[in-house]
Amino acid sequence: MRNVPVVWSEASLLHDPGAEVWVGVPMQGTEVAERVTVIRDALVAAGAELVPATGHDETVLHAVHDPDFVMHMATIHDAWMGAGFKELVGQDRVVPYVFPTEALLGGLPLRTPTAIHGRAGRYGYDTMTLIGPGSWAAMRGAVDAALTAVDLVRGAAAGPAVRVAYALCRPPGHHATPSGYGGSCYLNNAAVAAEGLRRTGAAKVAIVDIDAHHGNGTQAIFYDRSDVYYGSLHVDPGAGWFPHYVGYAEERGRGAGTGSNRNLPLAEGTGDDGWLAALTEIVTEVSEFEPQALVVSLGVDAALDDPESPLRVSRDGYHRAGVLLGELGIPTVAVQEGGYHLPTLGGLVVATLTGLAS
Ligand code: SP5
Ligand code: ZN
Repeated sequence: MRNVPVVWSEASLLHDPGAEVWVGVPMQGTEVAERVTVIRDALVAAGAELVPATGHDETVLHAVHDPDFVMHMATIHDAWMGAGFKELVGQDRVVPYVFPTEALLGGLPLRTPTAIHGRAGRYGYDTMTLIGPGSWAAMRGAVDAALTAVDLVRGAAAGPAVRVAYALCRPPGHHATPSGYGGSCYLNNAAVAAEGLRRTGAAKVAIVDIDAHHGNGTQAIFYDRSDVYYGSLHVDPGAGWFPHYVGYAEERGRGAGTGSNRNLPLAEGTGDDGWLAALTEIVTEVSEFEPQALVVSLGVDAALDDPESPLRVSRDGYHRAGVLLGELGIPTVAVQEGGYHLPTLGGLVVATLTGLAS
């Protein structure tokens, strides 16, 4: 692990969604700050060097997200507090209740309501992804971590370029779309890394998403583009899993992007053999795409014990996934996505990164 720098943002600890509202019920969420402290501690114990995330401007962030959406994320919690919801209803987290879906608008223009409780749903697409006082600092720190990892593989940080760098991002990002947040994700760290790699010399970049869930946000950001490939293996959304509406095999990209998007939905209960066979298919397609750089959306929630998915991948399976991706032999930024089983989280990330950098 000595050869994989771990980019760390102290601000990642400031995000506390407080709860997830799931099917109408506020529940203790699983996307907690302890996730990143256990991963960090396991990596340090395995000999990894921690590199603090450095500040980066909005250029790349605004290339993957609508700047108005980014501004909303930066300001909506202050607006919520200013409107008095903490005192009025006892809720100091931003929780939308009306969503301007096509079913509501019916083709009418999307407006930005002045009432904060109306505006809260303008860019959100679920009720599970609450915004608290430290959320903006954490999400912006996660973007900085992803861009710092790009600097490390480019030799643009202190020291010589490394082949593999890892950004320990929290909150995760792959469900964040060009102008939408949900699924415990706010800003799309992996998409930022891919765009950062594009702008620093890679004509083509591949993103491989091994989180248990489909990265609908990353897919949406690059769906029309031929320069960024997105491949994902994930539990079949049609079998009842988030994000439900997106992540199907027939989604292959659009326009210039046709053919550079690949989804392999997997049956509930899929273990190492099926999961690694799917990954091998994606890695083969990545080789044919001939990218100059790779982003790995490293979710470890496909693991056997994880409470958020029914996939059954072992620690050895994650290690072998790392090896398969590492064999591509190109500059690689790994970005933390999901993974919620605190006792095994650290070992899973160590196993994957060890394989990736071997
Ligand atoms: C980044 C990532 O892994 N996002 C996962 C989003 C899916 N979360 C769905 C949670 C739905 C139900 N959670 C409550 C489980 C009650 N036992
Ligand atoms: Zn996930």
